[in-house]
Amino acid sequence: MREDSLLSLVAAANAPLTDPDMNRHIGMGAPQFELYHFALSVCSQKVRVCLMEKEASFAAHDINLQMPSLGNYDPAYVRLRLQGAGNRPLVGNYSGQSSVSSEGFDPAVVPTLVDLREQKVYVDSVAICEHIDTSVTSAPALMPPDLAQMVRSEMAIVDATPHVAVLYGAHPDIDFRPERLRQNMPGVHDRKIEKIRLARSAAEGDAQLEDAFDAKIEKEAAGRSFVATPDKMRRSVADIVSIVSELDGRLNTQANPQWICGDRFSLADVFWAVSLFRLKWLGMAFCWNGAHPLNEQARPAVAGYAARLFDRPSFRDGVIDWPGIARTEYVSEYYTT
Ligand SMILES: N[C@@H](CCC(=O)N[C@@H](CS)C(=O)NCC(=O)O)C(=O)O
Repeated sequence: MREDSLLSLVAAANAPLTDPDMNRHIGMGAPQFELYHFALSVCSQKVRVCLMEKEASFAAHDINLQMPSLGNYDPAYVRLRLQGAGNRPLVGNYSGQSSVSSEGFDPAVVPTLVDLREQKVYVDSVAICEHIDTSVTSAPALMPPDLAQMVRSEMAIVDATPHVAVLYGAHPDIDFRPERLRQNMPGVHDRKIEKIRLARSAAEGDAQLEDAFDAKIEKEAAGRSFVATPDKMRRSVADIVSIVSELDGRLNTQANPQWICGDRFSLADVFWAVSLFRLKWLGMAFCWNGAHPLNEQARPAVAGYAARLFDRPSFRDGVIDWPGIARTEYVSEYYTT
């Protein structure tokens, strides 16, 4: 795409993003990237940790979700994000995951990365992290060629974990989620749809944006029905318990299970760090601590791996200490103030 037209899309998306606390330059030198993200979004967290690990220079736009801002539904933001869609089909399914391969391309989510040097838009946390890794060569590779297949396979497992289902919905028998979520989540899909409709009317006459918002509305309606279906929610929790048990099995087969692919820290570890912290944050550390009605068996290899991941400086900077991360009672040991 022409340089001036991409820069004008970036300028339009950035116009409402004026709060200096939410729009910050991270790293040294002129920013190579513009990152549109949310503090709490797992997909955004993967990208932030990757950028921190690579010591990249970037402009971080923490999207404001509060009304009256349209946030990630702002037509100018969606217009910019659509530049990165490529041939991906628009979202047409709801699986409780956030993977493009299971759900299609969601035009109104974060993260979105603009590479200012390359003049290109990247969407989807897997593709974004791979791009950052190959384009920032001043720090060690997070996907060394000899590990690429193994790293990709671990990233795909994390990508297919139903993090979204267990955030928005409750296990029908035991709602282990933090009190704040238990109170705030009911009705969330209706509130999102209302806001997307507002964005759609602001974009009236632009057929591409109207189609994008219609697809997003359909996805949120499917999400509303998914989280209200007890068997789907039971299945999502059971799937996560077995994903963690299989991770434990893979860690146990290694002679030195410091990281998931051996002794080199990789993008696979970035993804697992974010996933395991999200589970802990949500009250699901029972997946490795055991002694819980939803999982009896302890998984010590995962417990040790999680502790090493959460101590990584890039993880502390990109997730634990990132401003705006709402703390929960399950992660209080990581905060001293
Ligand atoms: N496959 C995409 C999924 C992105 C995604 O689902 N983002 C979520 C947060 S993790 C989001 O922005 N949700 C806000 C919304 O749906 O309104 C990726 O990995 O980047």
